[in-house]
Amino acid sequence: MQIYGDEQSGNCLKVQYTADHLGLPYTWHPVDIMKNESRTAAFLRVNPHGQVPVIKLDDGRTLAQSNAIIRYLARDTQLLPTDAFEQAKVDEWLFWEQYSHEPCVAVCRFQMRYEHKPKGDREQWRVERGERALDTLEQHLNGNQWLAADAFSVADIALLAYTRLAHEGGFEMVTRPGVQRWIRACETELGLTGVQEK
Ligand SMILES: N[C@@H](CCC(=O)N[C@@H](CS)C(=O)NCC(=O)O)C(=O)O
Repeated sequence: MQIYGDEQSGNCLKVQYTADHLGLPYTWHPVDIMKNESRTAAFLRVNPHGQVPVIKLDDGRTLAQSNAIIRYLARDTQLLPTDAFEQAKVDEWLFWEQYSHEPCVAVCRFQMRYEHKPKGDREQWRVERGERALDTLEQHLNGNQWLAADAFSVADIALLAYTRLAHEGGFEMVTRPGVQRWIRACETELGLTGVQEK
């Protein structure tokens, strides 16, 4: 399998985390989105949408959208429950991540880290929705070890990617002990070293 990704992007890291955790062999093709490498003619032949991550299977088929990719990689493994309802609970988090978490937490991080905006110049509606998303996670993780199905799953990997980096987007994590415990637990599962706010 070929993985096209930018290691600065949480969406791409989800794919790297999942493939590494499952021990899947792959070749990583770095695509620097800040240098517009996702918009070259060669890359657009792999993903006409001009975005990473995207994977190319050995038979030449391609798959984009981080959560579609990790869900596909996780099929028939412990990262995706087999029970239909529990699988749907994983999907509930994956869809929520893309609509309520990623557009706010990840974009605030992008604005601060890559556009060098001061914290106060983040878009207010994204800040408010990002805070709410992190509060939702905190509420759930106060009473639950993992996000879905009482087990570490692709739901945790999908939410970990940008939550782990939320402090780079100006979000306070010290007030969210449940999320911090869960981040550490996910990092242990994935063999990652901590980068979260101390
Ligand atoms: N919903 C998509 C979002 C993909 C996306 O926005 N990728 C960004 C990096 S995080 C990208 O490729 N940006 C470059 C561009 O749009 O030119 C996913 O989850 O994979």
